Amino acid sequence: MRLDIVTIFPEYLEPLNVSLVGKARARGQLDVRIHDLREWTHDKHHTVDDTPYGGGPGMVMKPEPWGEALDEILASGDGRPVMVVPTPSGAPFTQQLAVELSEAPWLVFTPARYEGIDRRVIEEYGDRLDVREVSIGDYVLAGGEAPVLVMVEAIARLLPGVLGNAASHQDDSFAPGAMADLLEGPVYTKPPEWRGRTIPEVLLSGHHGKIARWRRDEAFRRTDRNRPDLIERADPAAFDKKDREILAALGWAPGTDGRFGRTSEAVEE
Ligand code: JF5
Repeated sequence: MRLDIVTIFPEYLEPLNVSLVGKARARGQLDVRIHDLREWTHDKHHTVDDTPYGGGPGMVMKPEPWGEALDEILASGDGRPVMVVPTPSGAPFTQQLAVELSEAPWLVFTPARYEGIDRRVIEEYGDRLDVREVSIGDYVLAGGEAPVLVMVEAIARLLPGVLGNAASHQDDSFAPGAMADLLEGPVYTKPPEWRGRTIPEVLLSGHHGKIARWRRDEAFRRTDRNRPDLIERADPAAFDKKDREILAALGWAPGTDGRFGRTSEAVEE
């Protein structure tokens, strides 16, 4: 996969040289090219921003440097990349979108600073490319570089051969598949006792059926506490008899449509 990132802070993307992404690059599985937007300015001060039409606070990124940068980058490769524009006004970045983007051979990220990029840039490339305005969450950052780091890591670990253990992302809290509707439960390793704290006995039992059930119960407890919206929107066909028991104990009951909703009070804990 090829990734181009256009930014006024190339040094912000230094973390792409380390860990999983750095190793994938060193192995030749990822071709990451970081570009300084100011190289496509022509004035003495390398200006990339200007005041907003209509007034208001802050500055807006000028269209011309983006246009020149993107035209040159597009001409340097084969086919059309998917263009990913981080913005708090974008569609949510989800595991599903990470999977979809991981299947593209070429992505171009355009992290903005200030109040964002002149709208005409998004329109112009939207006519030629698949352009995705994407948000990593409901908060406002000073720029799109941190979201790019987040998205690149989520995408890179899905590429064939990048993660050591090919099975390990099937089980993640947000991986599609078996656990898609639930958060992961707690995990433990050696030593068996640490600061007086022990390991849940079932995990030492060697009883794989009981372990799987306990893990699923813990997943329900955590999802109930941290992300009840996931239970509300889950397809109830995914819940077996034991699932329904734990849900009832946590204060959930099926409604007329079969989907689960919270009742008044949990039975235990
Ligand atoms: C940005 C205009 C980009 O703040 C963000 C962001 C939050 N979630 N996802 C992205 O990006 C920086 C701010 C304002 C455009």
